[in-house]
Amino acid sequence: MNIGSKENIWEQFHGPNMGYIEEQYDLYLEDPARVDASLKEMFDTYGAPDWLKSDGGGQTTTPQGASANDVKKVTSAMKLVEAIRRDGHMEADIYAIPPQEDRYSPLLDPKTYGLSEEDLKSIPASWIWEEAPASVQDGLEVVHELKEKYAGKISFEVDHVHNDAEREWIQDKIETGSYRVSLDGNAKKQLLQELTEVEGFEHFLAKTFVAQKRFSIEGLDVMVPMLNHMVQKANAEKTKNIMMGMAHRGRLNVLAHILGKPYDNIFSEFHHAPNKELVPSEGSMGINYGWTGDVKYHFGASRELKNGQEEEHSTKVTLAHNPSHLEFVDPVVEGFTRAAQDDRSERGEVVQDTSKAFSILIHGDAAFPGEGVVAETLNMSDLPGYRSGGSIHIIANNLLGFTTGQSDGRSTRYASDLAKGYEIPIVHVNADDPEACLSAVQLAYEYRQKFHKDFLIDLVGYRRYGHNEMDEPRSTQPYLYKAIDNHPTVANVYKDQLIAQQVIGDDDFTQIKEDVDKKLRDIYENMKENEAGEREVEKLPEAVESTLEDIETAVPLEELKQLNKGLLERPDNFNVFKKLEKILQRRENALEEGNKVDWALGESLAFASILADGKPIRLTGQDSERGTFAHRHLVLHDVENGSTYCPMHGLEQAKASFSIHNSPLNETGVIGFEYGYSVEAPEALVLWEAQYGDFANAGQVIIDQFISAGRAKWGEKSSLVMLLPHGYEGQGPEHSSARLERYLTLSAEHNWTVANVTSSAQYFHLLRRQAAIGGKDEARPLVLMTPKSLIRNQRVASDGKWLSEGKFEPLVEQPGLGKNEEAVTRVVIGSGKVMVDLEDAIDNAKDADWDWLHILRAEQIYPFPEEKLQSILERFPNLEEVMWIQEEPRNMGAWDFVKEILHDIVKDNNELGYIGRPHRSSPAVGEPNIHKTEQNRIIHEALKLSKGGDSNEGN
Ligand SMILES: Cc1ncc(C[n+]2csc(CCOP(=O)(O)OP(=O)(O)O)c2C)c(N)n1
Repeated sequence: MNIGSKENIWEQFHGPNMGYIEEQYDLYLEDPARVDASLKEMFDTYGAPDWLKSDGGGQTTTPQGASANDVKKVTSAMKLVEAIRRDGHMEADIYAIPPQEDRYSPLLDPKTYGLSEEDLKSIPASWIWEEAPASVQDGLEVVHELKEKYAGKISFEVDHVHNDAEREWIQDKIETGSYRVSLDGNAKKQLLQELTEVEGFEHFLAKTFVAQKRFSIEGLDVMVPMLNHMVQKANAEKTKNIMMGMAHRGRLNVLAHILGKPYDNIFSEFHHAPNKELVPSEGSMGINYGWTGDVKYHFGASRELKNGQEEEHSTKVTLAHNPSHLEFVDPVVEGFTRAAQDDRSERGEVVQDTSKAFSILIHGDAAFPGEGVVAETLNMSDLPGYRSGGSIHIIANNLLGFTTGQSDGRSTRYASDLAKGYEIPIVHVNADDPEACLSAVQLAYEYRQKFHKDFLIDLVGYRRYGHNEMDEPRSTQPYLYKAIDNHPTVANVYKDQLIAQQVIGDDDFTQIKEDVDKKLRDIYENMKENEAGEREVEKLPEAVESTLEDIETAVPLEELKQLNKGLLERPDNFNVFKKLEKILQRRENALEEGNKVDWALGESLAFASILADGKPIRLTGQDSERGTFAHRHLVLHDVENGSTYCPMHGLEQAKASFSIHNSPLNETGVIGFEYGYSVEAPEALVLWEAQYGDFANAGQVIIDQFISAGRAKWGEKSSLVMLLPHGYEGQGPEHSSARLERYLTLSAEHNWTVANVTSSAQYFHLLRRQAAIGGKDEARPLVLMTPKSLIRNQRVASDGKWLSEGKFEPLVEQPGLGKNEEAVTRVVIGSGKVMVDLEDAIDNAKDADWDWLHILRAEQIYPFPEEKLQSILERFPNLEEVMWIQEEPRNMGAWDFVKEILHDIVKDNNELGYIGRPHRSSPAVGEPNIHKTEQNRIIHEALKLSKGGDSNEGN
């Protein structure tokens, strides 16, 4: 801009020009940096334009020569420009198969703003688009140019991102076009080659394995080059790990071309496929990674990718094993990624380096908005305990979910809309434009690197066949499939472009196709010749059979005392809430003779000693820092300034990290995340704590599909601990039962340990045992029923010496009972809080004769301590009955699980009986008084005390 003398400076502006200056001056008043440097200089020097200067009432006046209409036109044109930026996607050419309805949007129509072509032509480009390139002269050209950028084969939704820096960065990328990949002839040929391999692989499977399901990628073929582009970029930047999660669609192609799974392996899996009628909708039998295996569409794989320039660097690409349950792998992958980013080798909080790893999550267009776990995962994406520095999401959008169309599948315009709430930028891109798709990846990757936040690509293609290749889509989607049937493949679309651009000749494509097909044929023929016979069902690995009983977990008393002392130290001038500090300092003498270690201290000492052994710990759950029952207090808050201090971080003896986080309020996402973390960080003790055990069933899919079965299906090892507060204390149908029975029905093949312990020493030893198996072949999860009111019960507190001696005991005898072996006629066995109630009742009737009775606590329910029980029972020659006691209803708790085991152990001449609540549909009563009556009856029945409680409870 040419700035003239003061005398004539404002006179050079006329008409709409004055409107522009006015607007710029307003911006300048808000923040001088927001206007062009030359305008800033002018406003700095001359102040407000003359016509804006106050003439009495401080009102602005309409300048002479500028019609209000002119000003309005410029303002309208500006609105139109903003609309194109914001809503360009509404008309964008993102659909490979154009939808039935018209894509016109009035928001993008100049007429809506009262603008004609002539009006637009009369406005200089720079008035409405500051960064307009020199080739764009007027308003009309601005509209055309911006529509090309915002409403072409690639379009954007960024308005929901409230961070100015992010929006401006993205806008700059879009408007300068700097995010676009620019491929030279060779790179274009390479891209065509990749697309042909993707298509050729599917075609080969289709004609070779007729009538078998493969969940073809066709219609979204470009996803493979997109992933490849991302992997190559990450590899060039020395990223150590790329963690991927995806469902069935296109999985074989991704395995072959991204994970490098050899074609012949894949072919051989098809070859061994059983009768198609017998297989589930998502596949056929695959090779076994665990001992029972999975269908081939669920297995993951990993691959080391060497960096071409520097031999010593490689990137590990991992595709997570995946159950049929759509999207549940998402938080698991995030857990993998976070674990790969955390350095756990030093005392204190982990040191996270987000450049070490990142996640790529591929979603279905029906599953993304439909399955709640997606929202849970997105919600975790920026939380301190869970963030992984930005994940790249791709919706493999084929317009359909099985037979269900979009209008029945979601209440939103786009499949991606959920992401808006999490301020995740969204790109919609047409899967028929491979170069635009690579550009989308480029933008996503750069954004992740810069802002460390999630990014979403809605890759819009189609599904060439039915849900699987056996499924006829034309009966439910006839219109769509008429279009798809006539639609050329993306390799063909791109080939035509390259011929038109004279990058390849007319016959080159035919040759590429033939080469791809020949390669596949040769590998297949070779595979057939060298084919191994049928696979046998594999046996349980020996280490998995181990009962873990020999693991030493005691810690010398002196060491424990030192640890305890360390935990009570605070940084200088750190002011803990007085009442709390008083309670905590009472722990000082807990390990002295005559004193006791309560549940919370037992846990703290276990953690501290595990850290001193050099094993890292991660604990999360709802309110876990304090503990739901206000007992843990592992994060202290300064009452003066709100700063925090974790005593585990100050512990001199600690040789590894300690992380503790209050989790967001979800179960599926968090359990999945912690499971993933535990798999990827096998050396760490990873614990998830439920607020109450009841709520764990909100994450049932993770428990069923991953935690209990992951090892047998996929050979995936985890030593995750689930802490589940459980026990009948009159709190109603919820807050009572952690649904112990659920875990027991899933128990087999030493897939995990299920325990319900009743002393802090047992808890201490069990945690230490769990830490000891981490990273070993013996590793397995631990499902632990934990106390609520018992946390503060002195009967659960232990002498310090029990921590410094012995180890975890799966079966514990009630001290003081069973001494007169001849006299014992009844053995009562049970687990958990009810056993403490029994002890209470016996102590209250101390003077009674208890010679006839012995009581055993099954502290570990799975694997059940059968041998030990058997040897104890053999001590009592006059035994008449073995009674299982539980507080849960008969159809819940451990009874259904243990009765078969007990039946085999209890001698024929002895009775095996049940004492507990009757069958119920709800786990506990709502009224505390009724609960008390029920509980009394159970205790009285077990101890043969005079009748108490409700007699109509009969079993
Ligand atoms: C949790 C869950 N519910 C139901 C299914 C059954 N199912 C398998 S695929 C599918 C459709 C998925 O559609 P979309 O997410 O769009 O992926 P696409 O198959 O189209 O690639 C359904 C409902 C499942 N696998 N998981």
